[in-house]
Amino acid sequence: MRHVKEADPEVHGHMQAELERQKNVLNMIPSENYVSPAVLEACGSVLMNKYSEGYPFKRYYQGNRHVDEIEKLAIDRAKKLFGAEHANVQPLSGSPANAAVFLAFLKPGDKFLGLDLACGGHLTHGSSVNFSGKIYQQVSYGVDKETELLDYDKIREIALQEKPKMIISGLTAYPRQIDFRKFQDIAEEVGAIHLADISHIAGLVASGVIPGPFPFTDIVSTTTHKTLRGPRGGLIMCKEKYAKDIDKAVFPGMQGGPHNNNTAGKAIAFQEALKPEFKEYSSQIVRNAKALADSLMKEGIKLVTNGTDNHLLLIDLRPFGIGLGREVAVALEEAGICGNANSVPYDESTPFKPSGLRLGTPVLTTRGMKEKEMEQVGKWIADVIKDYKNDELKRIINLEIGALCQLYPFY
Ligand code: DSN
Repeated sequence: MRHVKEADPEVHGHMQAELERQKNVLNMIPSENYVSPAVLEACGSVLMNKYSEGYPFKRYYQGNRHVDEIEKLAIDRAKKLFGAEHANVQPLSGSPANAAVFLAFLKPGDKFLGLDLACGGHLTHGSSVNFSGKIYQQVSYGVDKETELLDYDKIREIALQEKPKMIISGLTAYPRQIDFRKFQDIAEEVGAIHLADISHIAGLVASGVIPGPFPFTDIVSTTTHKTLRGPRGGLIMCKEKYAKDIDKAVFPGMQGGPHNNNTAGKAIAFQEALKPEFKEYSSQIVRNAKALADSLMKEGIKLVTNGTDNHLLLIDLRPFGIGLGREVAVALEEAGICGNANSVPYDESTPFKPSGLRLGTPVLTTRGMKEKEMEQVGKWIADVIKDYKNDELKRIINLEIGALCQLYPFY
């Protein structure tokens, strides 16, 4: 960062401090990851200087012959990685990708079915404060109150009754596998489009570690920066018969020029994910999440659904008090662990003061940690939860975490 340092020491200082923070904390936010140096270089490259409205070899600007080749590579690799018929690599992130899907298939006021935010959905699945809930009419489905699992009979019942134009499957805080085939069947039965949002689990799906929505699902959206370990960005894949609708909705419907630097980052990340070692990495993410879940439950911590099948787990803090999520998240950060407060199903508190804590294992796995480390991390987390106001405890754990981070350097 030599040039940044010379040109703007103030920004450089903050960037340097952020690098140190990323190295010295146990980053357990399940939607984050640390990209490879190759992806990092591509995203900070001259490709960001170019405007490329349109699609490869059909642009509205001259000078795109190299960008065309890069976007073509990204498209071909995405299709190969997921076994998709069509891929659009231009969405700037996950929310714009979902917005483009709404634009392609729904008119303002149309009805759709989405997972309730507190039960593990996403803002763009119909939250009242998001475009999806403001412009369109959301009917929500949740998880079963007892098992905290998706109840497909109930979802089918709601779909038959409500006749939505679109059904969204997908998660941001649901720690179990999703039966995408069942969602597609329900959508076909009621004549709806099925959008599977695999933003969180894309890397696990690409490597076949958990079941995904291919090849049968109408539309699949994802971010590229979570378990997939690529740059910040979005991606939409679909059956060939929807390709034109999706492409038109992304550009000119939703966006202008794509961010070509990130497109190159996506192409590189997809290539990395096509390598055999990515499968082992993805398996380790899930093994680590299960080991962490076991360690926490051994310490008497309650997990939503009593475990996990994917990269994340959701701690239910209600046995310690309602609405404690944020306080515990802050205490954990003081101890050197970064997670995020999150609602739990049927939370008695508000999204601003939720009763849960969401944690994930992608970054720790990227750093090379395995089950043994997860057992220790689980103990630290449990100790902080049980005594979150104890500054001396947090100070000691912070020192121990600092030593662990030294053993797993990154960047
Ligand atoms: N912010 C992402 C997450 O943390 O799950 C979703 O947009």
